[in-house]
Amino acid sequence: MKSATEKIFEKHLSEGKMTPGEEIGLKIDHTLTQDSTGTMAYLEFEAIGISQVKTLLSLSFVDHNMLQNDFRNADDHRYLQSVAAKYGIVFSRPGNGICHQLYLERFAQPGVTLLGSDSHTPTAGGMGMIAIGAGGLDVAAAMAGEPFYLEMPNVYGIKLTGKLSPFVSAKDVILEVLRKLTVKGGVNNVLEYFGPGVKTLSVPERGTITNMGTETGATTSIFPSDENTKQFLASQGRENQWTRIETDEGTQQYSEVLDIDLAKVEPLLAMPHSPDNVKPVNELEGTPVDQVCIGSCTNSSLRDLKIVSALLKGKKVHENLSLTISAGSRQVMENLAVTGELESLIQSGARILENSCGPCIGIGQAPNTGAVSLRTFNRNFKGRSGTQDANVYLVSPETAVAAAITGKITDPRKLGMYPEIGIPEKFVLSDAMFIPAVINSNAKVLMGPNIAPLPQFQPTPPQLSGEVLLKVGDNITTDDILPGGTEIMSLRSNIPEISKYIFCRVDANFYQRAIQKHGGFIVGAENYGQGSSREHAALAPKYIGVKAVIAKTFARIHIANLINFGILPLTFAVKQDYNNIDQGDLLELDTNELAETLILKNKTKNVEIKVNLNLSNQEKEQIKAGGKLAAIKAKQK
Ligand code: MIC
Ligand code: SF4
Repeated sequence: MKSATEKIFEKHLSEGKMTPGEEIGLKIDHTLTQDSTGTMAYLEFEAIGISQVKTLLSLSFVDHNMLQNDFRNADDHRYLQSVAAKYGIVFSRPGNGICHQLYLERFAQPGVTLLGSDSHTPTAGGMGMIAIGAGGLDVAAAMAGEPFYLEMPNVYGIKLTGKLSPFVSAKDVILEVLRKLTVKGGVNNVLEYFGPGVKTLSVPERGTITNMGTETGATTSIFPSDENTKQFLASQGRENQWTRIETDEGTQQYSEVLDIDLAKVEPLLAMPHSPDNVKPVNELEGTPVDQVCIGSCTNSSLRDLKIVSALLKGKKVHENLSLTISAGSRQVMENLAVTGELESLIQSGARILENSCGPCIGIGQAPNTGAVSLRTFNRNFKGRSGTQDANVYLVSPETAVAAAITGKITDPRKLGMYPEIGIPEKFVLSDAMFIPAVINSNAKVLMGPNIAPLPQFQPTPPQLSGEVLLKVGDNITTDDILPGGTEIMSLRSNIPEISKYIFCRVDANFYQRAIQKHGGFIVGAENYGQGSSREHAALAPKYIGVKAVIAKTFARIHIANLINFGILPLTFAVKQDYNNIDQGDLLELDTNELAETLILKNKTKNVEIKVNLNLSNQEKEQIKAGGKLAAIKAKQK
């Protein structure tokens, strides 16, 4: 009895045993990067020093830092294009669309493995493949042919029965999952969907669900590859890439099973400021809304924008509110244009934005002071929109339109008849903004003045000592550690400069203090580092001298990033010891042996605290060598 997940893992297993909790190495077929994590990933790839990528397919997308306020983002785009041309990487030009949507439409294939330097890489799990988000250095290593190392996850089954009611869509399903699992419930699990309800969902709808599975902390999410998958591939002219991948009958292959009757799911929303703060839409009805944003890698497929267009037909956006729409890809845009559906969007008064991440990561469209903003996105962390006191609610496209028309939170079931939308059997294909992979080892890599060399780090010394620079609470996100937004994200290829913004929204004096004290420690609580895959949230703290983070628990991608750059991720052996450390305390840690349990001395309080360090032998070597890059370089020689 095997799950779909195990079948794909088995075919790609290069090291270890598939026992949950054991470290395994997974062969990676495809890699994906986007610009804001990609510049660092390619600097790292170049530092490894090989002449071409060793994967079956590697892709570089530009979709995040799209505002070219000065030369910096444009230089980054040019750098990425030149690296792609040199090493055999497909390049998706700025304006083509959002990496996950484009990958799902044009490249995803049942049964393959994808590693992407973006936490929403699991979107492609909607195609029946294993797609995992990771830090840039792990993706660089995969491009160099290295396996991806991870803890073998449990396979958690989500059984879907029934069929969604009108005005309820895939976004409501994943909000229902989040309501049950919370932002920590998916940790160390692959969420695998199965059961008779699966066949009622198309691949893009499945992609909405696997995309936002990331918010549960899951390693990834996956749907089987079935007739619907075949049909979607056929609509993309790629039917020949279809294979069937299904779980075996029964449920014994799952560590746990969650039942969801699709017919019972109702329109839901996630309240500020966490994706798991889920409530039925009708409980919030009547709340005035200032802004509605439709798009992001969660809800920007042709299906989603067709529904939006049909619901907006002949209607006007409420005068007190601003509606923005960003399509996930140029292909989606073109398909809406040829059928005339784009017209209803324009006529409604919607502001049509570029095909990119845009407002999702605070790149433009920050809402007004104290605004209520309804977004079809996947994250509503405080301040992420660019307005610190805005209240962001996560909703389905249907609920978004209902608010856009009425000016307040409205149950979309009040909009009348649910429109029938026809998904074309053949999409108008639009590949003009992809530059195919050719290897030209003579191609020149073009660097702009804002692209700083990679910092070099020393091996971990046998003893660490210093002050607690900051103590934070539960669910600290990587947006808290190093925020997004136009200003800070244009520094993603410049570690010395971006490091000045570490924790800037949590404590404006953090950077100065860290520099004055020559680095030190950070204390966190549960789920430290949830959210984005940005390795800058580890690399920049390392650069300013952060030696270890002591937390109750860590999020998967962030802990891997800390290890990659030689910051020790320590967990409290006894969680209450969190109360025995305060900001400013002087700590000392003997790291001669990177043993599983270490004693942390709090010199200020004169107490000893037991902490755990869960590292594989390989990770210990990497930390000793001064980080993972040094270790890979040595191996490639
Ligand atoms: C995000 O949604 O937070 C991002 C921006 O896409 C990040 C990647 C990044 O920080 O560049 C992610 O999810 O990994
Ligand atoms: Fe882009 Fe937002 Fe998706 Fe991140 S979550 S990849 S910022 S659209």
